[in-house]
Parts: sequence; C-alpha cells; structure tokens
Amino acid sequence: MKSTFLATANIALVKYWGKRDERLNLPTNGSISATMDEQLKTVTTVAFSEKLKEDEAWLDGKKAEGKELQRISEHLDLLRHPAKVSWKAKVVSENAFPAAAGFASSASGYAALTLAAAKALGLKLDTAQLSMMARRGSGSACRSLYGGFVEWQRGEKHDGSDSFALQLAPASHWKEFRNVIATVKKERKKVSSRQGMQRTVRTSRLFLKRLDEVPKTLQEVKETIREKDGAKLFAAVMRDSNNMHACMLDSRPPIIYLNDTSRTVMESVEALNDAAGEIAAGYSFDAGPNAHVFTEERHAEAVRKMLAEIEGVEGVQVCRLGEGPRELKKHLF
Ligand code: 2P0
Repeated sequence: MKSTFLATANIALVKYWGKRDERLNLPTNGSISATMDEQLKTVTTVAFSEKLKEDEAWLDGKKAEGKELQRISEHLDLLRHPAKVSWKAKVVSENAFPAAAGFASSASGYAALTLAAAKALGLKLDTAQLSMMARRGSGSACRSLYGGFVEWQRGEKHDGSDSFALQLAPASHWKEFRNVIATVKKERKKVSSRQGMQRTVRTSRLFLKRLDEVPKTLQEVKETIREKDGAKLFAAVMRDSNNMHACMLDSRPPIIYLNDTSRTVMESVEALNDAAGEIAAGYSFDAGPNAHVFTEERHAEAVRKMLAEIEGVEGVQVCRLGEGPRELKKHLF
C-alpha cells in the first residue's frame, strides 16, 4: 500500500495556454515539451491505510492545508475510485529544484503523485491512462509521464478520453540538446496560470488567431525534433513563447509575466545568434520571468556565461533531457 516515484519537470516548446474544459483540464490546443533531467525532480511517497481518518500531505516539509490539501485529496479520489477503496493516504513530497528558483512543480508533482498512488493501489493502468489521470491534477503533468520529447494531444472528445500525452522521441534521440535555465528575480505577485488561462480564453481576440497557428507550429516542431534541426526548432520555440505572451498581454486586464531581465535575455539571445551567424539558441518563458534557453552542447557554455552576466539573473543551470519518471525503492517515510 506504499509506493515512491520520482518524476521531473517538463518545459513546453509549444505552449499549453487555455482550457476547453476547466474541470477535466482539457486544453484548447495540443502542446509539445522536453522533459528535464533529475536536477528538476520531485520525489513522492504515497501510503494508503485503513487507519487514517483524513488524507494528509507534507510538501517540502510543510503540512498542506486548505485548498492545497483539497486538490491533492480530490486527485487521490480519482485513483481511489477505480481501485474501489476509500482508504485515506499519507503523502510526502520533496522537490529538488534549486532553492528559491520559483519553478512550477505542479507538473513533476502531479506526475509523481499519480504514479505512486496508482502503484500503491495496485491499479493496472497503461502509461496513456496514467497520463490522463495526471492531466486531471495539473494539465502539464500529463507530459511528465515520459522522458525526452513529448506531445500532449488536444483530443476532441468531451470526456477527455483522447487527451493524453505520448512520447515523440526518447532522451537518447538528441543527446546534445540543452536547456540553460536562468532564474530571474521576481518583483510582482503573479497571476496563477489557472486564472491567467481563463482570462485569456475569455477576453483575448488574438488568442483565436493563436489557435489557428498552433497546429502548424506543432507540425513544424515535430519535424525539427525528428531531424534534430536546432536552428529551425529554436526559431519556432521563440515564436511560440512570444505568441503566448502576446495573447497574455491582449487579455483584459493584461497579464504580464516577463520583466526587464526577461527582455534583456531575449535581446542577448538574439545578439548571440547574430554573432554566431546562425540560430544557435532559442528562449522560452512560462508563467513567470525565468528564462529557458534551448541550445545544443556546443553552444551551452557560451549561453550559460551570457546569462550569468545579466543583471537580475540569480542563478543559471544547464539541464539535459531526462529519461522520465521511475520508481524508487527507498521511501520518504
Ligand atoms: C506549459 N504552462 O505548456 C504552459 C506554458 C505555463 C505556461 O502548463 O491549471 O500548471 O494545472 O492545468 O499545467 C502551467 O499550467 O495548469 C503550464 P493547470 P499548469 O507548460
């Protein structure tokens, strides 16, 4: 009745921003991501017991309460239901993300929670089914079920049964691929992705144009991954990130996640590409000012040095593609 899994974060190359069903976390469009290595990991132990009266969860040593605990409990209910049990659970989860980096841990968190809970309950589910379960906890979590490059299919059905992730290529396909992450000092209180997406879907007209574009971008990005064409991939990634942030700005009231440091990163990457005479790197930003600069091994050191010198950048780390989640024999309690 106890199981422990490790899962790692994923960063979208083509972004998920918008839901067509908020309860089921069904996206308005498909997305493609790169799963990161174990520098960005979450380890979660789940144990079900007849003796427990309530679910309890400890996240990075802090007891979860209120809405946070409720969200975890509701996720456990999704797994208890097919297992036909009502036992409560104890959950302990530790993030090994760089201190104060402020990375969203919901993708690796809900991936690890889903895998550990399903295993502890003895559920026999395939990876696509587990991906669908993880999606219910947090949309982007469905992509952390696999290593390497991953596509989350939008799906068409109202019940979400065709909206899950699949692997496009394992980490071994592109060993030279890197994500140089710059942690940027935050100044403003952020709008949650959940609220932000809702606002964009409801108020942005530009977003309708984005939805026309994304299927073409997905096709293009899949091809560049297959061919390991860095220049074309990085160009597409920058365009998609900028397009998503343009839709955020087009929302009412506007949502602004980027700051001066993020903009300096953008200009510096453009300058580095100009100097190299090729598109050696491409930036991407999520719901915050941190920068993900995708590149290949031969340019990674130059990108790292460049980012480290930018005012407002608090830390830089070079990540590789990860192999995906795995079960651990050593439990957290
Ligand atoms: C992504 N983001 O594709 C996009 C890009 C942020 C910007 O997925 O409401 O935490 O739990 O489904 O997955 C962040 O959203 O949102 C996200 P929910 P989630 O990675």
